[in-house]
Amino acid sequence: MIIEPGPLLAAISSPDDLKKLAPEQLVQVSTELRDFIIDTVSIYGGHFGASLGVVELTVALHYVFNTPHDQLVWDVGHQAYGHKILTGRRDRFPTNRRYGGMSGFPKMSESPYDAFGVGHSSTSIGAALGMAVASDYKKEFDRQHIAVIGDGAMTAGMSFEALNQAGAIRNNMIVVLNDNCMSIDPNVGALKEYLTDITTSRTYNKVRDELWNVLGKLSKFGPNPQQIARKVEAAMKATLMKQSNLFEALNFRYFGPVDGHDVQHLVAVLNDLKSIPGPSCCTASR
Ligand SMILES: Cc1ncc(C[n+]2csc(CCOP(=O)(O)OP(=O)(O)O)c2C)c(N)n1
Repeated sequence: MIIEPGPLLAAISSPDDLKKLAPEQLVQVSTELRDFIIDTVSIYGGHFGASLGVVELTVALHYVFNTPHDQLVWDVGHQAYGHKILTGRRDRFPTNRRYGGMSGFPKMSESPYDAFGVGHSSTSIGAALGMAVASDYKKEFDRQHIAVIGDGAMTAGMSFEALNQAGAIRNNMIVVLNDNCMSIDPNVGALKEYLTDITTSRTYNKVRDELWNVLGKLSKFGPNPQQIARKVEAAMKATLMKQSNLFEALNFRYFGPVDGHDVQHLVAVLNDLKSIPGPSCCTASR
């Protein structure tokens, strides 16, 4: 049975085609991508929820970043169906997880867009960090390295080892924490409680986003606005934030939480993150 994609999705054979769309069209293309996944997986089988949860994030990532030059690493990889469909594998999607067909997980031999082969959880930050170090050696300073990791996978020791190293050597990388409060089952533990706390500290996050927004506009006048903004931000943090931020404590610039289903806001935040040197982190919440 042939599943027909919507009109915008039908014209996308690579992220370059996606980039031709106007920002206002991203909502529609996200809807078409979600429908296409639902229609296909309903018939041919496969993982469902994880990919549906990151449809807007997937569209925003490929809209903003220059993949595959910018390296996008999906943790576990069961949420990468949208990524596969947007990167030239739409026609093969009905063969997903079948003998001789498309792999259900990112696979480096399958596509240059699959920067890392996955299946096991909690490897993405370390992998993206390794890629960032390699780019540095090769003096490829225009390259970004993005790890997309779920709140479940974030709880593993490997993730913390990688954060620990990334914050020390400060290479150019971005961690997108896909905080949908769901692992195989609802998440548990102290990290989950902490993430709920920072998600609810909306006042701090909103004021801070606005501050950096203004900074972006002023930066063309020289480095001073950055220094002023950092001072204002530090003062604001001390008064507004009840607890210190885990990611900031590890030397990551932290943004968010961002509504993980607001594709246009995601595009704006990812565009900001793209130009920040060193490690940064953003939470996309459900
Ligand atoms: C080392 C390891 N342990 C267990 C699993 C099984 N597993 C697959 S998906 C998943 C949950 C991932 O949850 P989360 O990181 O929150 O991502 P989401 O599904 O929400 O995108 C687990 C535990 C695995 N892939 N690797």
